[in-house]
Amino acid sequence: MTVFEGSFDQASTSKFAIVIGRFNDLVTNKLLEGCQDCLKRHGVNVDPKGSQVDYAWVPGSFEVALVARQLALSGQYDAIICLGAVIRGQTPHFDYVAAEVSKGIAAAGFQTGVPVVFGILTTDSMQQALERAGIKSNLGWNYAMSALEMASLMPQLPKLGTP
Ligand code: INI
Repeated sequence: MTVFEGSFDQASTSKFAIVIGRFNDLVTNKLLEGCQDCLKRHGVNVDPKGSQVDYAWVPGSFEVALVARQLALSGQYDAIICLGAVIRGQTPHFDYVAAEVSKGIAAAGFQTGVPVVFGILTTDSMQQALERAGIKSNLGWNYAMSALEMASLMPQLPKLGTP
């Protein structure tokens, strides 16, 4: 029997990309801070010199998946983290944006075989979003943990088509 399980001790050899929506950047910048803090504390170089992390800013959550998919297809990254904040109170478009970004991020992972982490907050209010981006806890940290775990897990799995 084989048990496949990711660990958090190979972080210093992995490469990550973070895609961040500018829309509601009061929230997304805080998620990014939480994310970077977690990666750094697990041994990932986040300093501009020799950084193991690249960044792509996009207008809003709707654009996140397209960019995540292209970065994943480049073959340069062990995991991609998508950060965004879709807030219901601000627009009737909430349902469209939230639905498309979740489907798009899932598709980016399925199509490329690269883990693409869903770090998009979907909340009813700015208050709720801020609570999840640092006032109570910072989910950016959790999203980075998911990326670390998946970046470690994927190379352990049997190669596609292996009998
Ligand atoms: N983008 C978000 O990331 N969050 C939102 O809450 C949001 N709202 O409310 O509209 C939002 N809209 C912009 C959208 O993601 C695209 O950038 C835009 O429609 C251009 O394609």
